[in-house]
Amino acid sequence: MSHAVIEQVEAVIVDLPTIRPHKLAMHTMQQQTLVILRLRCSDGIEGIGEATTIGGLAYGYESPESIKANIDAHLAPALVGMAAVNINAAMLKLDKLAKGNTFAKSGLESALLDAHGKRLGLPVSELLGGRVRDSLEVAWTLASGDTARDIAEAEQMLELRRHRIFKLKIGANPLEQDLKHVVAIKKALGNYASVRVDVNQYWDESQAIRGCQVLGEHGIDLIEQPISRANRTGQVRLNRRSPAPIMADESIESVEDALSLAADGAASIFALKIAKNGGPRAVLRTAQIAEAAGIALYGGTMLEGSVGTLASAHAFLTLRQLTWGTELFGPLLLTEEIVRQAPVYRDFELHVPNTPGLGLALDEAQLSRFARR
Ligand code: MUC
Ligand code: MG
Repeated sequence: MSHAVIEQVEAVIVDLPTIRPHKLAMHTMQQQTLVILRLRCSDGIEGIGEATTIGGLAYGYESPESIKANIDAHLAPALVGMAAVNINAAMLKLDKLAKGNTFAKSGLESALLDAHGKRLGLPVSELLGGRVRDSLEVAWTLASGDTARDIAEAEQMLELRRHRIFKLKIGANPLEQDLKHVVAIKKALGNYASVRVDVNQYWDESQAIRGCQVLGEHGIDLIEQPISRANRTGQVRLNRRSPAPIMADESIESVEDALSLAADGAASIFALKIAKNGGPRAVLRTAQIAEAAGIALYGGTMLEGSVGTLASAHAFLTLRQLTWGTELFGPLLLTEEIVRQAPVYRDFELHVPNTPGLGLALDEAQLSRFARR
């Protein structure tokens, strides 16, 4: 048995350019900021993890800067000296020490799993009980803000056989304008693609009643988080009357949120995000709640780079059924890589390495080039 202990945890903020501005209702991304975690152990093994959010503090309660500050001041010192092989004990200690902070915890849990997988010579998916698939279907988000440009982008993705599921970011514009935009894209793509929308909580219930009806009638396959997470009874009502299924995203900020959403009947699909649950193991607890409640699953993203994307992917490989596929396209939104071998996207799917740990090695030169000084 290994007696390795955790010796050091380093959190590095990395700013990377995006291929184009990415417009969400609450924020337009001009770049993406990753927090890369390096967990060094006494047996010489380094585990890597990622704790990434969207738009500073615009999306969630943690920002890249707060993630790093809380890890440096609180979470890392608590881990140093602990057994590197006991992920249960490490994560229980973090849960006792810190409320919330699921993004930071997710990065740390990913790094612990990566290190332990490298130690045992096993992929993270096998540490999580074993993969039942090797690849995952991946959606693409159309979020240029321009209908014609979005259609051209989707056609190019179909042509390249990279994506055939498209998620449209709406909610920031007047309702009728957004509906026109979505219907035009669905008409242009026809039956070659699945078209879905993400409102990121920007409608009120009165808008959502009409929005869901019109989109459902025009063949939109899924409506993600149409109204605020705070309006739980509204979500329950919409879930009953919308002709297109409703997916919960922002409504899930913890495994406990997943349980209460399932109990209330507030969504028929859950977006699984390691960052919002506290790691690849924590997200599987949410998946189990959904499965028990008959709620369908979708592999979500916080637009992480390659490290966070593969940490998510290893967890999603172990699920019995992923009815709605995934959106693990984060690395494709970036113009630069910080790992030596970029994740492989082919034939509409992400192909997940079967090598020890997450299956990634950092590119030190690129990491130091883009690390924030
Ligand atoms: C979200 O709200 O789902 C996921 C894909 C994307 O384009 O934005 C994210 C966040
Ligand atoms: Mg969403």
